[in-house]
Amino acid sequence: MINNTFKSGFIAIIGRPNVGKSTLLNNILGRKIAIISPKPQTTRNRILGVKNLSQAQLIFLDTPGIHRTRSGLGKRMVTTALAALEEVNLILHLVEPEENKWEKEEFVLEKLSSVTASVFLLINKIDTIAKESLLPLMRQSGSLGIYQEILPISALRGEGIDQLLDLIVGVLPRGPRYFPEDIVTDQMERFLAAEIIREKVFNLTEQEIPYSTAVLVEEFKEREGKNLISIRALINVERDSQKGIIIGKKGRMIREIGEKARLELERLLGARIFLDLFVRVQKNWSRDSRALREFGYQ
Ligand SMILES: Nc1nc2c(ncn2[C@@H]2O[C@H](COP(=O)(O)OP(=O)(O)OP(=O)(O)O)[C@@H](O)[C@H]2O)c(=O)[nH]1
Ligand SMILES: [Mg+2]
Repeated sequence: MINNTFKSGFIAIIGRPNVGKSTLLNNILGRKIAIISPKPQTTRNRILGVKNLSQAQLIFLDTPGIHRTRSGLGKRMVTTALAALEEVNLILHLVEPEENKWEKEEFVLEKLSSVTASVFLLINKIDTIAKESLLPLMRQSGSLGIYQEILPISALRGEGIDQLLDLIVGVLPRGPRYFPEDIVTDQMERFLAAEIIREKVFNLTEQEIPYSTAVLVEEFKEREGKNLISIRALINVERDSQKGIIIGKKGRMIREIGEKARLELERLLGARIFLDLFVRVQKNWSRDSRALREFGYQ
């Protein structure tokens, strides 16, 4: 039966690194499909998440943070983020609630100036500021004339999310249900496994280590009738010294990465997990286009 009031569309979540894009996606879906860390440039791929409402289907694209960069990996990340702008009905531009910091947003604003989709500004992390400081910020951003809506939210606490969903449905066109109702993401479980391991590296290591790490799942086997998945993954780093840091004194670091990743994957996948981690030095992979392809950073 044709339901001619049903609405659907694609919505890109964009912004500078670390503003809370992945946190927002997870909160909207009520489920973790994107990894999060307090460090910038955590997300490296486009992450698709589907939100089903009774009269609408919202398809969100979480993207890597947009920043000026010349590195091989960084350039690919920004290209991935900018490509999402072309495919969507609506763009959510996330910013941190800092006043008079629009110069930081210059690069993103430049990119937004040529898009055809509607754009909402989401001022995120409002749990970190005094309510009074919001008004001048909203006035400032309104004067830019770019945004159809300006909404303060807290992705972490889920504040403003219901109102955001209402506003999104308001601007989406009539359209079909693109994905079956039980699909939350198009990503494979083995990609999620690689990402969760990478998240633990991001959270447990410092300086350049997170940025020199890429995780490749070599084996992802579900043991029939046992509710058990065995995963073998390679943590790639760029130099020998980094390998030592990932392994840690007496193997302590890699054990902690493995333990944290295993516990979380057991929760997310609802199965017992055997997780085997190895560390490999793949010299300067972040500047090597073949390695970047191998690790899924097209
Ligand atoms: N206080 C507060 N912290 C938040 C909020 N949203 C996100 N954060 C924190 O901000 C940090 C970055 O969050 P992410 O969701 O990884 O940010 P991102 O924009 O996806 O970052 P990249 O993938 O690196 O571009 C994490 O430490 C989050 O916990 C919020 O509403 N309030
Ligand atoms: Mg992210």
